[in-house]
Amino acid sequence: LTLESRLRRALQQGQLVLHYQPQIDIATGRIVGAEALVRWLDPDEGLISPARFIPLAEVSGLIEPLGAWVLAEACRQGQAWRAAGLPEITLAVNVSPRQLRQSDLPAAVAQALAQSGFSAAQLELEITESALAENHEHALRILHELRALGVQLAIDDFGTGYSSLVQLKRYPIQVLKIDQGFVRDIPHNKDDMAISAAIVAMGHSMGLRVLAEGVETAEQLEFLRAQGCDRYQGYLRSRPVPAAEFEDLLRAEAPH
Ligand code: G
Ligand code: G
Ligand code: MN
Ligand code: NA
Repeated sequence: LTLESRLRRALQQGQLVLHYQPQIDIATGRIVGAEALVRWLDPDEGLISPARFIPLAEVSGLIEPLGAWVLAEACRQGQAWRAAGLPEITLAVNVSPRQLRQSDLPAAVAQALAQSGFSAAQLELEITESALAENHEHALRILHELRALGVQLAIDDFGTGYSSLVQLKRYPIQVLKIDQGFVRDIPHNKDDMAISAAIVAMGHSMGLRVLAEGVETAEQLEFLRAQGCDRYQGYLRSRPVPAAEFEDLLRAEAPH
């Protein structure tokens, strides 16, 4: 069986799961969001990384049903956490270039929200900078339709995709996610430090929230805090964890 047909079967048989990585407010240290990241629980191979199957899903077209499942599952889980009275957080979901190219992405998002009852304002969609650059006018139209639903929009892997500032200014976005490649070598690489600082300053001057990805050390966090970066995610606080484990982290945040 090819990997593609195994993946197709895994999707049908419910062998995909979402893990959640906390997003932390740097000023308060509290969990204010989570990024949902898909994993494949194969009965024989165990946990298969999305780095192995997302690119395949993207070229084969499987990303469409897979992406719809991820959206539905994240919204279902987010609504369950709300119903359980846990602190309100944003849930970030990755949208692939091919999903963005589809004209019915806004309809799929609206359906996931309606079926779950999850609040649009708590759903954040992550779109990579390179996907936006691909077909700018179409992407812009889809972003406006998504924004009209009330969801938040983030640019993922920011700084790696060569989008022009003229384009950036036109995107109806709320969040820039600094690519982890710029965070990794803080505080040793002065260029990366200058770039991270510049992204925070530029994002703020455009009225955007800035989140740093891949924060692994206290020094990196201190540098980002000094720049006024709003949020971070990374192994320093937590890896992406299964839903039950994330729920424990969130419960520990609630006032006792
Ligand atoms: O944890 P990490 O190994 O989860 O993710 C590897 C890559 O897979 C990242 O680039 C991440 O954005 C991508 N990825 C993880 N989950 C999803 C998803 O649900 N949809 C899409 N399109 N990409 C995902
Ligand atoms: O492409 P995207 O930014 O959506 O994917 C995020 C990827 O980064 C996932 O594979 C996730 O598991 C990984 N990740 C999250 N935090 C860290 C971190 O602190 N260090 C490293 N090296 N990877 C991280
Ligand atoms: Mn992401
Ligand atoms: Na990223």
